[in-house]
Amino acid sequence: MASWLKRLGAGLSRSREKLSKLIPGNRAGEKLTDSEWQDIEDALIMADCGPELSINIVNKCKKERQDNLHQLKEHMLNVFPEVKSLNDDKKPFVLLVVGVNGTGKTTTIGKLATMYRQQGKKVLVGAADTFRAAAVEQLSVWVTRAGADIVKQAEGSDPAAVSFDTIQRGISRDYDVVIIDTAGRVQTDTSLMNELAKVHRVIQKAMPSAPHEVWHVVDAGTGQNAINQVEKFKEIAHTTGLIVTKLDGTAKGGIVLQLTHRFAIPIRYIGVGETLEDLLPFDASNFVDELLPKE
Ligand SMILES: Nc1nc2c(ncn2[C@@H]2O[C@H](COP(=O)(O)OP(=O)(O)O)[C@@H](O)[C@H]2O)c(=O)[nH]1
Ligand SMILES: [Mg+2]
Repeated sequence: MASWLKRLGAGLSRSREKLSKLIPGNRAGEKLTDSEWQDIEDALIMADCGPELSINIVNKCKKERQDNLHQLKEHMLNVFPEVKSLNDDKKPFVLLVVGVNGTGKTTTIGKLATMYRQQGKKVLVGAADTFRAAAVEQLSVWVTRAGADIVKQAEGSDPAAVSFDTIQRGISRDYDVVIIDTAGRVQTDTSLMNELAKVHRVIQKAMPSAPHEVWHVVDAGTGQNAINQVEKFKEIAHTTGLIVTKLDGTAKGGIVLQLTHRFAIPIRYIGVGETLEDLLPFDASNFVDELLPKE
């Protein structure tokens, strides 16, 4: 088995174990009873697929002539739309990373920088979370480890100015990828939202086609609040992709389906641990396979 698939399987083990308790095992091809379907619906809701989507999926399965577990996988997969390829052929490719504090933005940027470096790309990271000196330090460590470069200014300096400098340097020094890390206290903080809007505007000023992607990092264990966060950031930061982190630490892996169902925003990567290798490109089929109990 490929090592990334093993990581995915291990990362989703908590969610899968929880679902295994309610989804009948070894009966994949058999017709299920109403009470078994009720248990499956409950299991999906508990895994954070959301009541509406869970009921929807189970109802679709029950309508089929052979209402068995194979249908479940199929209808779960149907939640995921065909994903457009990435808008990453610009030079530099400018990626803005947003999200609430503690969701894993800085860690994910470290993982992404490492991945792009391994592809032989020249990577520059902008430390636009200037709110705490420790945040810049933490980012520096990741970026250095990745073999990428960083643009930073003093604590408390203007995040938009840091972003502008980073893009300018990215252009003048011929970087392939520019990633901007941002601060993320609670989303109800109006000043944070104004700050993000300004960062977005200034990035566009520095390079009119940028940012080419805006990835919102969501902690899988956040529960329903994740929905509010995505809604809010979408308006201000014009989110183009989601990264769902900490899937290894929760039994609520169904949030990935719920987010996809609610928003027309593709999931680009998922985080399944704290090491550099624990960022995986999102693949719906593998995800659903690893989420559901093994036949
Ligand atoms: N278990 C696990 N922990 C993660 C993952 N991604 C990030 N973390 C941890 O989450 C915490 C907050 O991460 P950080 O990158 O500082 O979040 P930020 O505030 O959004 O920049 C750190 O302790 C990370 O090690 C993940 O996929 N799995
Ligand atoms: Mg951070």
